[in-house]
Amino acid sequence: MRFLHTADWHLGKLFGQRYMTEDQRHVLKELIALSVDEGVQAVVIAGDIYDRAVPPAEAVELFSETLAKLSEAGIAVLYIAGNHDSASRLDFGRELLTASGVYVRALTQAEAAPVVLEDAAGPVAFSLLPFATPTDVRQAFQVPREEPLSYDGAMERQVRAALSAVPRGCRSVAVAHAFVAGGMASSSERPLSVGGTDQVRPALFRQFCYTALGHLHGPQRAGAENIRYAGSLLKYSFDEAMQQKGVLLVDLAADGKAEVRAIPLHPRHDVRIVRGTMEELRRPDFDALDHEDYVRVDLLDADTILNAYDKLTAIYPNLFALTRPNWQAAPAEELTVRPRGERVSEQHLFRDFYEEMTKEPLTPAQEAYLADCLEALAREEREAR
Ligand SMILES: [Mn+2]
Repeated sequence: MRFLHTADWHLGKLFGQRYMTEDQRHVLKELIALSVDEGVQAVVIAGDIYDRAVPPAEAVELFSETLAKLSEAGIAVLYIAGNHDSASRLDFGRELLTASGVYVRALTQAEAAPVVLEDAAGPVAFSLLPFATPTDVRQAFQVPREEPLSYDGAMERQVRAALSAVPRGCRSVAVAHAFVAGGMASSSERPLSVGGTDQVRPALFRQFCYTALGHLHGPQRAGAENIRYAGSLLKYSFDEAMQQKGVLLVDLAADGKAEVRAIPLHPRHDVRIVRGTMEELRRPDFDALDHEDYVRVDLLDADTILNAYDKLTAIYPNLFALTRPNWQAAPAEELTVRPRGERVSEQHLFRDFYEEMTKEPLTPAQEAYLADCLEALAREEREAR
């Protein structure tokens, strides 16, 4: 059986103050075409369909459209809730969708039968394990309150229940949203738990022919060749700039052996980091790549550059972030141009500071306003004593 493993779409994501919906639509179009061309039987989405519990309307519309297109092409879609999704909202239409070959599991249940798809070699059971906190699992599995339950212990219970529902000798695939120990995190993932460990052992998934994971945004193996993170649909932070995003094409042989091929997706705009001084960056031949990309500029100049952001936006219209790794505010003594011991009024100091920053002197009206402010402050200070 051939199926596509993808995860962490984060539809409706805001990145660099921008909604990524159009960028997501662009790669989803490619994902749909790829699924059709490669003749996949199913598309498996391992959680974080949306970026937040209440996604923007455009994001819901995009997901709805995507499901419809895959379903029209005769491709089954299987998805679970991730930690960013609202489980009860994602569960909407579950029974109705099943009739169209769309299978959703968002809420954790102690008894959840796998979704069984057939190919020429027989059935394949897909165990859908939506993201669940230990509290969710305690409730669903009625674990006594005095019994401690970690993320690992919670996952172990879900996996055990899932395996017991897989018919003997049937090929099996797990779909889960979790932090498998040993994985590499990125900064666009929201931690699953605050303090305490949220990690689970990769060995929990050993008995499945393949495990389709979501949560970590970098595509990676999780302790074994057949336990994988597909990674996010797009780069959602600058520490992901060097990652290759895409989907995994999985071929499950008759004996249950999984062969996995990573296929890149081609985003509308790349996310990348550009490093240079202002002088270098302004040279027309400095950066041959697309200037419309979503960039972070690491501006290497050591001295103050006025309006750096505006100057850089003229070069990179989609400037999402700016860092100044070599810049330090001038040490105090360099700013002290007056001989020691001379007492300078606050008004005088502020006037100099203003001129230094803006290259403009204060207007008489500003001078008067400043004097009023300083007088008011001085009065407050006197009265506080
Ligand atoms: Mn995610």
